[in-house]
Amino acid sequence: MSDATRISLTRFLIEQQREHGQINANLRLLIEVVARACKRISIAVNKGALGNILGSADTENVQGEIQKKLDVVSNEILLEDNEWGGYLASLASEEMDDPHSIPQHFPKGEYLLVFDPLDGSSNIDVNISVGTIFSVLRAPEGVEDPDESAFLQPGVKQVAAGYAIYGSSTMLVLTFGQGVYAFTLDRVEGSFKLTGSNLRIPEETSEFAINMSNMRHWQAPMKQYIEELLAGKTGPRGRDFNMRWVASMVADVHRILTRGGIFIYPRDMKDPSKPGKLRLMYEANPMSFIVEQAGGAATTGLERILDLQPEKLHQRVPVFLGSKAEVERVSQYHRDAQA
Ligand code: P6P
Repeated sequence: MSDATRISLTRFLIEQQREHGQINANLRLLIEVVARACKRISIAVNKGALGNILGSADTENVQGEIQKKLDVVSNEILLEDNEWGGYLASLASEEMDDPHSIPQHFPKGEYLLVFDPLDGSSNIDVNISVGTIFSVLRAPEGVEDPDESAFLQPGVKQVAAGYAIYGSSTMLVLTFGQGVYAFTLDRVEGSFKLTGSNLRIPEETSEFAINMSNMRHWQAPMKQYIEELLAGKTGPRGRDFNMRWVASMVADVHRILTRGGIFIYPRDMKDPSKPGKLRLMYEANPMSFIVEQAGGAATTGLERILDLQPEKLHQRVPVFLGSKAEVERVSQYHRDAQA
């Protein structure tokens, strides 16, 4: 198919609205604006050292992490582009302690947007792919200025989720609950073009993604599962496995969406107070929605991520997601250890 005949994100969204009744005008506008913000972030990221925005911002976020300049810039782009549109009641971000209220002089709408503006930002200075992850929820009715509690909805309540990956090409991956769609940024036209429909994750895989340096801190079922993969043909799995770890969730998940695999960031005893590293509301939930819509699975090792009732906006959660057969196997090991 030639680039000229590929349909744009705008046409895709209009057809989803008109023909499938899947999304309304406000949700369509929300996604269009988020996509436009991701284009702006892509331009900033792709400038690299020429943009004079690499390196640390010398500030700390709510996670206690040193913010990169691009973390702050990306967050500001998403706030600035989304607060005027009249479709949001509030926004929340990994980079902000509390939700961002819509300024009084702008209309409010029916949705909540929660995002990680630049995931994997530790990779920026070494030119490895990073991304933006976002999740859309319905705002509670009759609440003038939603606070943190309005966001604390289980992942099954998401009306849309997506990510942008700023890699060798800039792509936008979306779901509204009826399959997963991928768009590639046409930099000449400046528009996202549909390049993947109904993406599917193979049920079986021989590729796993985990940060092996944490192995000594893992719980027993985690160690058992990985040791079996490392044993390869000579072990109980009877075949060799390959490993990848980009340390950028968006890049690892995108690879899994493209060719299968299992992504794991388990609970570890390095910091027993933390149930994992990744955040539920703006990393695990949106990625789990996408992965399940592509035929994969996503658990905490014990339960389905999308069923979790959030207690805090920035809470962390163990994450096992990707090819269903592997997620189910490693989750069974964890459930057996609990029995
Ligand atoms: P580690 C990036 O900081 C991130 O939140 C995810 O994108 C990534 O999967 C993970 O942390 C990497 O963590 O401990 O391997 O650096």
